[in-house]
Amino acid sequence: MKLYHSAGSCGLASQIGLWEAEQSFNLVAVDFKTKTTAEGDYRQVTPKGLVPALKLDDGDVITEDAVILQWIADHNTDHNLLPPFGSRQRYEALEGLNFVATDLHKNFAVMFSPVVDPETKAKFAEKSLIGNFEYVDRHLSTHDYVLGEKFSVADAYLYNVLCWPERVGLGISGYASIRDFMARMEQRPSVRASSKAEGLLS
Ligand SMILES: N[C@@H](CCC(=O)N[C@@H](CS)C(=O)NCC(=O)O)C(=O)O
Repeated sequence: MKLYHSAGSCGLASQIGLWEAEQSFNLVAVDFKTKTTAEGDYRQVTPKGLVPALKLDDGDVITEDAVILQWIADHNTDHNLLPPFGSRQRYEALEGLNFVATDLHKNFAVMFSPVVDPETKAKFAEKSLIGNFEYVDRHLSTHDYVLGEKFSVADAYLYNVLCWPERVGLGISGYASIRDFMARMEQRPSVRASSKAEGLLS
């Protein structure tokens, strides 16, 4: 199995998921500018040209962070990375994954964009991301993880995007529950191993 990624990007969540599932995999780095890897043209792996992509041993390729995480959880059910199909908690986890994908992740994309000017980014952050952080901080003040007491792959994705605020000039150290969540996650061997592999931790 191969995980196509780029250090510090949204592939970190999938990598954490693979470590949590104790799956063996190889990391393949993608150059965003040239859309190439050491293997060649990345668009041959996924025409979208975006990371992450998970290539299975049979050559099938799965894309979209929130979907890769569900695939990992559903193919490693002994690791309890998502609640069972059809349970109310399953939909809470899917709400969490979807919220991170469509509200947090894509709002950050605006902040990273080279075509948006700094003033617009500041206004956008105020109107969108700050409210997202407040909501997440409030949720985490009564929940250790997205689902409450138990880790799920939604936490891997949430952790991944909450590594980004400082990179776009937003301080989140004032959000005590987010801070505690990040510290809690950084105790997990999966997060430590993934961050180390991406050069984010020594
Ligand atoms: N909808 C995709 C979005 C993936 C995405 O935006 N990936 C970014 C990195 S976080 C990327 O590959 N950017 C490279 C580029 O824009 O050239 C997902 O959720 O996985």
